[in-house]
Amino acid sequence: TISCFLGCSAEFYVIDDRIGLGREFDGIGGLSGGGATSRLLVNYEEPYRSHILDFLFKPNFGASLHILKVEIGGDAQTTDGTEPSHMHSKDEGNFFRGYEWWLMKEAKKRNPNIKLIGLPWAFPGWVGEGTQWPYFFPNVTADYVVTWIYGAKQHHNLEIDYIGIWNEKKYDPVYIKVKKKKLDLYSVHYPGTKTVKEALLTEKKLWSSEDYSTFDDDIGAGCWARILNQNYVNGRMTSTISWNLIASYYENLSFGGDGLMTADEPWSGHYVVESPIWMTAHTTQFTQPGWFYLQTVGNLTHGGSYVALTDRKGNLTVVIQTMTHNHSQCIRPPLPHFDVSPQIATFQLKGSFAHLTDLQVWYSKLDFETKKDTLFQRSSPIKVYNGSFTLKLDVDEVYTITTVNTGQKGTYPESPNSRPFPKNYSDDFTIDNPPFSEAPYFADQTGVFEYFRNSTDNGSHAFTLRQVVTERPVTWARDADQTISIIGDYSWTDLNVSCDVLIETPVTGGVFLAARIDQGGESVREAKGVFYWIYANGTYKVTNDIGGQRVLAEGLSGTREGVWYTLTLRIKGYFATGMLNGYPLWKNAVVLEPKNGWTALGTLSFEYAQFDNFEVNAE
Ligand code: 147
Repeated sequence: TISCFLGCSAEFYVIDDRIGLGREFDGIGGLSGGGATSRLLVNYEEPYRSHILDFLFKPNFGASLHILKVEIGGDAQTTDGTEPSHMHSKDEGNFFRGYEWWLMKEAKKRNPNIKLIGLPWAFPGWVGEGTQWPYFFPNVTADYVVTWIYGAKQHHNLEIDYIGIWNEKKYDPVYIKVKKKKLDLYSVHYPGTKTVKEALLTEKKLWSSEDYSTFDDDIGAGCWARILNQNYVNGRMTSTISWNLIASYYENLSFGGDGLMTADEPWSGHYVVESPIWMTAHTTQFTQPGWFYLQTVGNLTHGGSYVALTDRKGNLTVVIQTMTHNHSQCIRPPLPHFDVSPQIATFQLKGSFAHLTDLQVWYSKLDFETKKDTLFQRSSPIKVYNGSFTLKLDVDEVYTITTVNTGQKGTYPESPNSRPFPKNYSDDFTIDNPPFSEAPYFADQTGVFEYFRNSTDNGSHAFTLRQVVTERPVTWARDADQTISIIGDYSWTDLNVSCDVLIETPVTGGVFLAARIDQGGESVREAKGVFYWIYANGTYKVTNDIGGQRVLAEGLSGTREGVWYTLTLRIKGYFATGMLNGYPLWKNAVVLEPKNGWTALGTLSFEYAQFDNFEVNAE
């Protein structure tokens, strides 16, 4: 209902193509990576995994995205984990690591026209030739990226449409010239819907190639609906890409839940199609890359904005949003104050659109009072009288008014109920031809852990999990000096965890098994927990931190490289106990904090090491 009586008159807005068109629309996208944001998605069982992919990519179904941008894995931490590189070292290449290839193929399967973008955040150490800089050897870096592009084509038949330079870091003009003759477009991150005058004057395409990064509740939806519209109205940006595509990483990692929807429980199959998906649909289902914005776009008198697009064959799509300030704040940049109030808006259709008689209507309202949202609902078509139609606009609404007759609010039966990570879980990593290089639910936070066929062992350790990054990468975040992969439930306190471990490096090598890990992601260096280490030099340690500064216990273990050992860590209340091959090695180390966290395994440095028969039993 609209409280709009005396003094409330209709404002007029013209939709007209006679004065020429605006810029070409390039599409709305989602970003997988930067980093490891789709990590848990791959471990969903069917049919749930396909359902989720349909909500993201299937045309006329859900978010129906036009663009998928992925990270070119660099073996390093890039926000919520590491993504593996296609070249761990100079002399090798493997185009079947990680999940981005798979994701791109799943997206293409559903929408053959989807545009693909690759962007590196980090690089394997060899690309920097031992430096932390990828531009000292621009040829090496360019070859490395080009190899990824060719690999996409050769092994997956994927054509990459766009390649970025280096996420959020400096660019180097020499590198750009080596890689390419010229820059086609300028893209910015988190522009706050604004563009500088100089950028507009270049007349190059302008994109918001990373934006949003807001928790996917209704405020996230408000943020997303507003910027999708205003990035063009205010900034003339013709593409907006959401960081991230889908929140499929442990929620307690950095920026938990900042996707278009959340799917972080592969063990239960539970997922939620959040409201940002439907805000996306308002634009994506009714316009495509290659359409043009009209010049007649703008702000509404009483707050909100509208855009209009055409395919230049007579189709028209108008998207109107009236998000209020407090219900549409993104995490960055700060949003200057503005007012939005109910209003009556009359749109007058001119030029090619003057003759239109009926228009389809899709409607959403984010209702922050009743919490009963209307999301992407098809309403009765509008009759156009004398070339105009009138809408009563309330606050926090989105309307799509369009000649396009397709459009669908896709549904599937509800996903299974949410369940915590299983308290009893084990993995012996025995799998021939694994579909993915990572073992289920292990989320690498520094280093890369891959399934490994141990050809020197045809006994019980023929199949293992191996840490394979042997040199510090050209990092994007502050990776630890140790490697670590986490797994389990962040709320776990008391538990038993055990794992067979193999140190591969003589003298200096070392591995750990850990529990109550309190942080990963960008703060992985500060990870605390209970770390049980054994070293190739015949000693062990128990430390409270990944850096090994706070020692809780230490002594002799007789351990060395090349021999398998079983480590067992038991924690109850304030006390931790460790066993080696089933015999107590240390007892009752006092653990005051952290109180809870994930379990983990890892290595002392960037070194090869193997793991087998992981088992956890939590209370
Ligand atoms: C972005 C990253 O590119 C993403 O991988 C992810 O970490 C995202 C989380 O919000 O942040 O990096 C940014 C770095 C700096 C700013 C914005 C995004 N900034 O200063 O506004």
